[in-house]
Amino acid sequence: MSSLDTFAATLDDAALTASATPQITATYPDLSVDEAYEVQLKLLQLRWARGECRVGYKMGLTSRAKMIQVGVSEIIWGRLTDAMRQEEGGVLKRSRFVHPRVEPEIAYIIGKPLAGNVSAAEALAAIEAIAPAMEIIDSRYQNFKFALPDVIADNSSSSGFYVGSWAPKSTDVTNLGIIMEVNGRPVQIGSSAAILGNPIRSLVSAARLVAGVGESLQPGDIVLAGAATAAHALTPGEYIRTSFQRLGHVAFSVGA
Ligand code: 0L1
Ligand code: MG
Repeated sequence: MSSLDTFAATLDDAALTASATPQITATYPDLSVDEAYEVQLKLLQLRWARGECRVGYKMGLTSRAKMIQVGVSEIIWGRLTDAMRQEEGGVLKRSRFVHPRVEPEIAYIIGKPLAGNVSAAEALAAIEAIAPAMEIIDSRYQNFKFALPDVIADNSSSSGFYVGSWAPKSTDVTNLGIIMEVNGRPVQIGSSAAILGNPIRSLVSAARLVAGVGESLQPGDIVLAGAATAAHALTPGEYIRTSFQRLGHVAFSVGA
């Protein structure tokens, strides 16, 4: 077993047991970004071997608020599986996670294959529909602290996601007001324009970045464009509701 396999197995175990693990770079400071994406793939292969299916990609750190919150200033990406999708309006069990946070996102569903260096117009043409969404992020590292290769290896912290009702692809989402409320109190207010100035740029980046490892966005794939605001740490008893101008809302409750 290579060290990269060992890192993937450790991260997988941390997620399965909801227990934090030390950063990989604490003992292996030379882990490169390319190696980190290899670890991420190996981590996902363990999940696919247990029967989970790939359903798309998440883009991360696509807004300044997020980059500042975690002290990393590169766009990163991860992979989504069917087991990560949560029931909209349902109860999320807090104990399944290490230290989960939630953040508002825009979701795209892909209608035509997309990969490589594409223009915003080509990315728009490949979309089938757009939806309001939220992502559950849960770093498997102690104290939610990591360097860039650590977070990439950890599937870019992705742990779950909610997708609301799909809207026509013609819906203009370039500058939508977004309010995330906890028990009726606004905790994050932002605009979809915070996602790289226009969320379509996140899809353009997704097409380029996944092509770099020989993958492509396929019809039916869901792509989370990245958070428009900083994330909120989840506590049992909270009711989280995020409203998106023109797109509607997404909500869930946090259980113990
Ligand atoms: O925007 C994101 O989804 C970032 C994920 C990685 C950093 C974090 O855990 O907040
Ligand atoms: Mg996110």
